[in-house]
Amino acid sequence: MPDSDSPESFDVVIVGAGFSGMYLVERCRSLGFSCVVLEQGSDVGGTWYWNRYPGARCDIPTIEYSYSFDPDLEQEWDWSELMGAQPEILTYANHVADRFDLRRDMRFDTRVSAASFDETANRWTVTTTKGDRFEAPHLILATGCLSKPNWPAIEGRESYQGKILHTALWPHEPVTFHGERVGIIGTGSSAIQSIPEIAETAEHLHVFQRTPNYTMPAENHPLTDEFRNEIKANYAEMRDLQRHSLAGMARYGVMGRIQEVGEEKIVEVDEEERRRRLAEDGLPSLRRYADVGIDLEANELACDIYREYVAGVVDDETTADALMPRDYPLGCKRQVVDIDYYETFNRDNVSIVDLRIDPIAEITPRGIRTESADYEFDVLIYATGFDAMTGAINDIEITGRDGRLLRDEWSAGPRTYLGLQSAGFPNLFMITGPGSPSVLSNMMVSIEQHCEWVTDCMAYLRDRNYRAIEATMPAQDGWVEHVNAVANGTMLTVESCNSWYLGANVPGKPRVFMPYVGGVGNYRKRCDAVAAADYEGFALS
Ligand code: FAD
Ligand code: N01
Repeated sequence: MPDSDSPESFDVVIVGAGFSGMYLVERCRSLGFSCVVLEQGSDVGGTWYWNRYPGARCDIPTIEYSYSFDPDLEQEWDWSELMGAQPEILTYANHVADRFDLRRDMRFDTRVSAASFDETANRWTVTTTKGDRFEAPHLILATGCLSKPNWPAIEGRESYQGKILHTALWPHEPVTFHGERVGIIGTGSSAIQSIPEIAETAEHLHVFQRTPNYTMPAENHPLTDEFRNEIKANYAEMRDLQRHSLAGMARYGVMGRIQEVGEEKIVEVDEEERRRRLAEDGLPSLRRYADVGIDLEANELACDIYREYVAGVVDDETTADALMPRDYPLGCKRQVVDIDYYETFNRDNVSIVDLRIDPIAEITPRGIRTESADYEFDVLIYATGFDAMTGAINDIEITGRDGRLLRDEWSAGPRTYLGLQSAGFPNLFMITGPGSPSVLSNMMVSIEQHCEWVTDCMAYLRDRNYRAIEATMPAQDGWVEHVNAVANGTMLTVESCNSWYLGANVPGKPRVFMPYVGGVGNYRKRCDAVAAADYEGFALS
């Protein structure tokens, strides 16, 4: 019996109970590993547990954004809409947790603060903020790519006396805005989804915008029984297409128009024809030209049409002008999709504050003071995003071999082999880590692929009496070089692009492109080949 000061012991410690951590429990159990999940929230769901702001929903068909590992689960679950809303996705997460009795191996309200590797014992010891300790040979970080909210350091932030909300930390009790004056900072996906809903009830909504975004209509709609039945009969085919696709999407019967790049170049199509296509196919037509994603001049032609579209929807000329993205290309950030975003700015109770012209000077006790005006409101909403991809990992003090700290190793940007491991940190795995397709894909597909690869790897080690696996430095260096090489030449890395993919949204964060552009299908092949070659590029001991 361990004494009360001894850490609790498992085969695997997992941090995070989002879709990654949940599936890892199922995988560990099926392979005979004991595991515990440590989660700072009070229940499962991760992203969908925290981001409860009005309008939060999937930006891809939810049928595709669902687990594939259990055919019965697929058959018994009915999605109501093409792009399910947050409450429905969280209900799904809870259903999965109940159905597979996952909470039995989870500890909630438990935040991990540190993890250190003992080379002699070959074990990780994980410490929580409450001082509890857990140990295991394997540690898996399922901490999420978009789980550390970003609070901008704006002068006077602490002085605000009204109600403060962050889209990524939304309260569990209903929030209403009836009769309230609301200010929102940010115009990323979270803001673009929530602004139309907040505007419905707020007395007045001030939108503080630093960078206008490119957003496209979500084309969401309720699903029919006929469509659901068709999918249910063809799940296996859909999953196969997803796994071997570029972005983890089969676009099975839906979303055919978005992001399907054709052969034709925008520079070869005359202006009238471009406009005709826009009228017929909407904004997604702009991303279908072969050159828009790779040639800045072609991209600018698409942006001109985009801006014309905004001018056509937004009545007030100054507001329309403020909402027009300029100076950075379409496709450099994750595509935002919306429901009636631009139309919302035609309401009398919504106004935009263009921070490019009139920057924020400070937050005051009653609102925001820009360089030329004072705005007062009852509620201030931060829709200011995340310290993405590395934020949650770097928040944990992770000490690997020879006392090296992961956050020091990553001080100039994350370095991994395949986004799965970092050299110097044996038996430490990441789910959808930097250097993997991750946030450039349908995350459910990437999550399942990583959870399966990692747990298969642990079973391989166990079956052959290996105690440790660690990415080698040459393999890691080669992979980092490859990740950078494939990202260059795309809109994702051009100088004018300031996306969170590049860490550019957090002051002081190194500007490094973090996810892998090479595609979900190619990446899976590479991971499978590495495993088949006895984990080539990893040292087993
Ligand atoms: P998360 O869901 O982020 O879960 C990680 C968990 O780890 C969190 O619950 C967190 O509390 C916990 N954690 C972190 N650090 C610690 C610690 N130190 N100690 C204890 N617990 C910790 N992806 C898509 O593919 N399609 C979409 O439509 C889509 N929509 C999104 C909408 C929003 C609003 C956001 C924010 C993201 C969206 N994403 C989408 C990305 C989404 O994050 C992933 O799809 C997926 O949910 C990630 O699951 P995860 O389990 O890997 O991470
Ligand atoms: O965060 P963001 P998000 N002063 O970083 C602004 C996923 N997601 O939560 O661009 C003023 O995109 C900032 O301005 P700027 C999806 O992957 C998906 O909206 O830095 N403004 C920007 O406008 C997404 O990409 C969905 O100039 C400041 C905004 O805050 C990712 O999560 C829905 C500021 C932040 O935008 C992040 O989206 C929601 C400052 N000091 C999220 N600091 C779906 O639709 C920041 N901003 C599925």
